[in-house]
Amino acid sequence: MPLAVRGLLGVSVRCCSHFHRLVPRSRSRWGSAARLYSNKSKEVEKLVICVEGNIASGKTTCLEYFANSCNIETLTEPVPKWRNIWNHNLLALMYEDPSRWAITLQTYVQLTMLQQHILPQTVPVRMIERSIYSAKYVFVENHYRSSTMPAVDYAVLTEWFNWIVTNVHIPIDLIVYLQTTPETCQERLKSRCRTEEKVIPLEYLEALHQLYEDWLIRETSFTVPAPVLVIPADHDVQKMLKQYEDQKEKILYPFCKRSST
Ligand code: TTP
Ligand code: MG
Repeated sequence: MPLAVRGLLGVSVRCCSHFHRLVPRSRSRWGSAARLYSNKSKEVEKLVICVEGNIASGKTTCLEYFANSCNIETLTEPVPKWRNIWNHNLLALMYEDPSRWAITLQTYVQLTMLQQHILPQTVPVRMIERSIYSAKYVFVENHYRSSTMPAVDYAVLTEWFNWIVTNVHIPIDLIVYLQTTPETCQERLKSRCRTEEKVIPLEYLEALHQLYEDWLIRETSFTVPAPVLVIPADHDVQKMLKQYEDQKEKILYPFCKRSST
């Protein structure tokens, strides 16, 4: 296994001194929509939903499904920017040599995700692929724990992140977590053709999966910024689309409720 790839594996577990305070919140697999949105006031003007999940868990497909509904805008991830910044493919550089380039990529990911979050919202519902939170709590955390990001780089990125989330309003009303096994993601990665990702080993997907589960399911790591709706996402596309159809009213509950009264 090339050194660069080995470097991606989240093997050593380091104690992290920067865990945020956990806040009470609701998590739901198939629980009621009203409970999911219980913290939201009655007159909802705008809704922001982040779709989260491992690499190749199906986030873009989920967004594409909802993009066909009226009054919903979808913001897919700025991956093209990560693949071409001033003619540099930063995503490829990171996979080739994570120890050298992880900090550079993650700095740019943090900036481009922030740019997404603060774009003026012009329609009632916004769906975003991922968030500034998962970039930090999953990807940066994994680089740090697996020593592909030195402690000083991690500290600088964390200071930036903390400043951003303290000083910039980043509204998120719901997290839709597409929960997959790392094996499913590996299969899907193989069948799509992002050349940079060919080097990703199963262990990398497993490490990201654990960090996602710690954050959103076990709640043992970082603050969860919104209620979480978990959607099992190991199924084929047809079944996933059916699930989105079944869950649509719940996901868009504040607006469905209003139009049905
Ligand atoms: P994903 O954010 O998982 O997007 P995707 O389009 O692959 O997922 P899906 O199929 O579910 O739509 O990752 C895009 C690439 O960017 C992937 O190679 C992982 C990488 N990445 C990082 O290296 N660091 C980060 O902080 C993020 C968010 C992604
Ligand atoms: Mg995608």
